[in-house]
Amino acid sequence: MPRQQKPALRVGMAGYAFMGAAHSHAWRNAHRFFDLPLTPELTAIAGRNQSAVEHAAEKMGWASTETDWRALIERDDIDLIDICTPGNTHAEIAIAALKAGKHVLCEKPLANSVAEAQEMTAVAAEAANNGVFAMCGYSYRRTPALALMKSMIDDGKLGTIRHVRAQYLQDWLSDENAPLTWRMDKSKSGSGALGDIGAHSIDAAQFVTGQHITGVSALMETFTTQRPTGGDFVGLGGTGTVDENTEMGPVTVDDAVIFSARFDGGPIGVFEATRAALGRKNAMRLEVNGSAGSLAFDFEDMNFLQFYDGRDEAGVRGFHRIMVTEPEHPYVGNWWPTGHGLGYEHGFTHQVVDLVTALGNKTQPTPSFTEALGVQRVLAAVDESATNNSHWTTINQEDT
Ligand code: SOE
Repeated sequence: MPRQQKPALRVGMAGYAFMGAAHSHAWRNAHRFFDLPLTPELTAIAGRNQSAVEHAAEKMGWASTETDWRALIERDDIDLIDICTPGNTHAEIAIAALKAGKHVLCEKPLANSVAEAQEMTAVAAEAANNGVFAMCGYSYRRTPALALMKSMIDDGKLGTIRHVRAQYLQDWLSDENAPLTWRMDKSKSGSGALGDIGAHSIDAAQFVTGQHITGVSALMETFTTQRPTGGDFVGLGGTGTVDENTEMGPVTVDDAVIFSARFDGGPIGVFEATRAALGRKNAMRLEVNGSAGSLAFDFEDMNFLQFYDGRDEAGVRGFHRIMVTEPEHPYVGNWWPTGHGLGYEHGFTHQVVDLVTALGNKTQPTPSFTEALGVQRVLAAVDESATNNSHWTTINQEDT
């Protein structure tokens, strides 16, 4: 019997680079593996360079193109705007889209400042009253092992949480000739390792513990302050050769950040985010220690979650690796047989699954802009603390 045709969710996406490709893959595949209340349609993709956006549309399966995101918002055949552009454009696009009655999915971090994030959150709250919803793309929440970590903590497996240890380690800026891109330009990206990858650690730590960070003390460093402009740009960065004719430009963001933190339920935390940890490719690690047990995750081994159960019999206690590929595990049952593993792209697919399910039920998807504003406040506090010689900087999540 043919599957019943679901109403369409017509998507317009702004941006088509790394995140655009990851999101396109998710929009194309989510309804093929999960039973969704709406069927995503890849209606239009926007980018400033006409031939590049046409190429992207063809490659990634979009039905039409625009060279200005405003045109996406004006179209009445689009229900949702997906924002995959640099951070300096998020506020303007998201606010215009919500005001035009379009749902929004916005890549992280939500914005480049708390002020922008606050404005976006206020507009999103008003839109939600009219059944128009906004969500921020903290996709790592949807990695099955991290989702499992959260549900085990919620079930009390760790007892009282004492420590949160979060690292996000990459190495694509170890090469000092790697070209200057928007990710190293503060006016476009807001910050460097902090907002690009540290933001994921902050969101994941608050998500799995269900607690908020209330204060931080931070150090930030930029190891390479000048980089070649106009080099070949591959993936996140690329490699470059430099000679006397190479033009150099300033790096205006951090290469690395470390900070200590307090959470409102009592735990203390240490965080490290760097794009200069040679050999570490995408080591998004999170360890939580409680009075009854510990859990540890490393994205470089993303299909596993390590669990130490302090309640096990003395003599046989030890970390064991849970292979997160069983049908009982979050999201996994819709994919492959046990043991066959998932990849980076699945977090984005699960993000679409959860978003479309919430929209179908006319409920607020998570993380909402309010939650993402909470992360933005932590990013701002870390930046402020580092600027003030690691001065302890508090975060008031009640502020609007
Ligand atoms: C997107 O979610 C993102 O944070 C990228 O911006 C980072 O560069 C990537 O390495 C992890 O994912």
